Amino acid sequence: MVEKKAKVVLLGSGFGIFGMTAKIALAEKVIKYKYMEQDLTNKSPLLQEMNPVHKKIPVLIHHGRPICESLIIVEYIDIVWHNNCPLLPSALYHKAQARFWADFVDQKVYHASRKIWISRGYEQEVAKKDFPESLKFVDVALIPFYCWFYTYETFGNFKVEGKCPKLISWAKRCMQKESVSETLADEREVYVAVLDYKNKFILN
Ligand SMILES: N[C@@H](CCC(=O)N[C@@H](CS)C(=O)NCC(=O)O)C(=O)O
Repeated sequence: MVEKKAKVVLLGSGFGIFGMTAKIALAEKVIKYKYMEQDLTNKSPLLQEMNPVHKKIPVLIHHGRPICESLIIVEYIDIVWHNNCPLLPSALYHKAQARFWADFVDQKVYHASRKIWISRGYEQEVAKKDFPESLKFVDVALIPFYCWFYTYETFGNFKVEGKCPKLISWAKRCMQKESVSETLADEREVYVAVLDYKNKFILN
């Protein structure tokens, strides 16, 4: 396919958190790439071919070959473009620690945060407790959640800042970096899109 001929291609989708993680890594490394927006409600043959197992974004296509899973993409980018701006620490122990926290964000933070806007009642209450508990560290994997905070806060009727003021100061410091502020979506636009998605695809 024509698209695969570009040296670096990123398949992403709108406000997808994991796609933003890959975008920040590419921006930090100042890598030129072709971005291809994917419709997750009607998955393209390209996405299905490049990520046949999960059929999810992000997918990084490098010289026509796909790399899937955001954290694996970040590590791949870090290794291939190793000359500037290391993303992972070089010491093995610290590398293992960073991977642990990145996986924690992937497993815990994502699932708790999703339940805040997708569920209600008891399940939502549990998620509202779990989510702030799970919010800890790992800049590049965690910061894309920041532009979804307004959505979680609005659906869950709570304030992250009240529970995690240091996290918000950290997020604001991250936003001073162009790679982050240029990548993260507008929080109100995220909310409108999520509301629209919920109304269309999730039965109330
Ligand atoms: N663990 C994966 C998660 C990727 C993921 O959940 N992507 C979402 C969008 S943010 C997706 O493609 N969803 C479509 C679907 O679940 O069918 C990663 O880190 O890349």
